[in-house]
Amino acid sequence: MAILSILHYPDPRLHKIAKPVLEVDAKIRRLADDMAETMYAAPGIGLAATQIDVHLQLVVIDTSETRDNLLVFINPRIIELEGTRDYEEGCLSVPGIYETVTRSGRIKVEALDRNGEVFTLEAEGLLAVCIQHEIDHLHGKVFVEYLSQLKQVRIKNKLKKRIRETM
Ligand code: K1U
Ligand code: ZN
Repeated sequence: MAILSILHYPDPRLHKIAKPVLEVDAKIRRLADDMAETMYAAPGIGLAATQIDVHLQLVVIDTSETRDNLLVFINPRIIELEGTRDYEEGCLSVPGIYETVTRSGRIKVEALDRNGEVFTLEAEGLLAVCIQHEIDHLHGKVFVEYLSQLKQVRIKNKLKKRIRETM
């Protein structure tokens, strides 16, 4: 397995639209394994392929306390949404920034698993938030885009300054 490098906002590659996976083969399973290793090492509770500059519809998530409940979503699609919920989100592509976003409180998602089998999952709480956040990545959307223009400019400037200071 391998730890992959994660793109940082405002990298324009984070806005690419991911394509559906046409065949769930050994290459896709290997990519899912590498993404899981990258997510656990970061550490994070989710990772979308977009964040590692692979523009395929593939997401890994583990919101368990014990970090032993890996979920792999291939070609995920939200098929039901209910209610709203505010949650303070973070993102491995926007390090050190935490902001509250309003999303659906309960969702039902349909996807393929790592064997290419269709499954559905009903989620609420942090898992529902994380699934929506990761599917947004596949659509080229970063969570800061839910914030005001002023906040987005401040975040961009802060991250650009941080990059300059580490050069
Ligand atoms: O998409 C990502 O960049 C991963 C992101 C997922 C996420 C977090 C919070 C709300 C919505 C989506 C993260 O994992 S940020 C890091 C984080 O939240 C965390 C890290 C270690 C332990 C617990 C949480
Ligand atoms: Zn993210």
